[in-house]
Amino acid sequence: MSLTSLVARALGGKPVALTNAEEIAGPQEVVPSARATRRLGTYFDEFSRGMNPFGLVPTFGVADASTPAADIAALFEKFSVVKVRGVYTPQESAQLHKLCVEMSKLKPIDYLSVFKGTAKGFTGGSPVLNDKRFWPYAANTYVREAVQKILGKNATEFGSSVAAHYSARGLHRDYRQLCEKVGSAYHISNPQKRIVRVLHYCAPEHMQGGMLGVIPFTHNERIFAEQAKRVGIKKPIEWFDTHREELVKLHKTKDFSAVDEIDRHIVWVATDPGDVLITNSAMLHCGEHMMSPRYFFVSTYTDVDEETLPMASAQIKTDLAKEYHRHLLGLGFGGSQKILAEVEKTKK
Ligand SMILES: O=C(O)CCC(=O)C(=O)O
Ligand SMILES: [Fe+2]
Repeated sequence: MSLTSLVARALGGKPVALTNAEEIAGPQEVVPSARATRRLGTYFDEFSRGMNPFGLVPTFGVADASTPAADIAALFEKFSVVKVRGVYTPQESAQLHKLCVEMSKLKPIDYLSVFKGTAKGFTGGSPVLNDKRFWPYAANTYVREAVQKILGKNATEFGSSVAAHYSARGLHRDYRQLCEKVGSAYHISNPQKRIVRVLHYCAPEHMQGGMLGVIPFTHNERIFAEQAKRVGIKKPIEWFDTHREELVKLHKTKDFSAVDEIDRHIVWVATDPGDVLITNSAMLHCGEHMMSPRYFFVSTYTDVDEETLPMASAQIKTDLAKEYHRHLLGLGFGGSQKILAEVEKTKK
């Protein structure tokens, strides 16, 4: 079979002539980059991106589907990012991929128009509140047991999303209204609580899963200070926070120096189809460079307390959404009880 028809078959659409990037995206302008001023790397065809000091120390946990939930929870306490391999079979991951295609209405081959800028990527859709077929993923046994060990019996799932050909490229925290709010129990200065985000990367079999970029330990200022000292990083967390604005600026300046300098500290956690990442929403993280079709499903877990209850209950507007929380309750997510009670109370 020719390469072109192989590609077309993998992308699930009409054959496309994929010969080089310019054919897809139009002529590419070459712009100055900090990399061009650095020494050549070990590889003859690549300018050095510089060193990543975080490469000197362990920065994320790796477990698999045979790892006891208590051990996954212990890895989460240590790193706040844990990759769990093989949570889904390749077939189950391919099935989730299909659901994401359906919800986003973007086929793998549509990536070409997203890349060109003639179509938009997709993010959102509250999949679990609109489609029961996402429930087995949000409440998957491995994820559920690990999350309940990490957050306790009062936890539940309260924020799901599908992303297709989409990348949150700038370093950011999720649920900023909590982890960046002074006085919140979730604030990174001295967090007592955390929001757990689970990324279910999904792809057809024999293709890449996906990657999440993180600046390790930035979910907690004290831990970051300790670890940064250990690896010789002198920059404060606030400097990493400038990544988003530097990305915006470089569209005009076309000078990659500032972005490259932050980028080289990013730890890329790569997955295969069927793996999931259990993360802390307060850690600075970003999506990968968009270079090929990509889908993921995210579910979010919290301890239901006075800060999270209003956010969680505001989304419960349909019978299916209530049924979802009754389903979670039956699986040991005690926080769903509080959400259901709040929804009943506000109805009256
Ligand atoms: O891969 C990405 O685009 C980043 C994902 C992300 O930031 C999120 O799901 O919160
Ligand atoms: Fe995010």
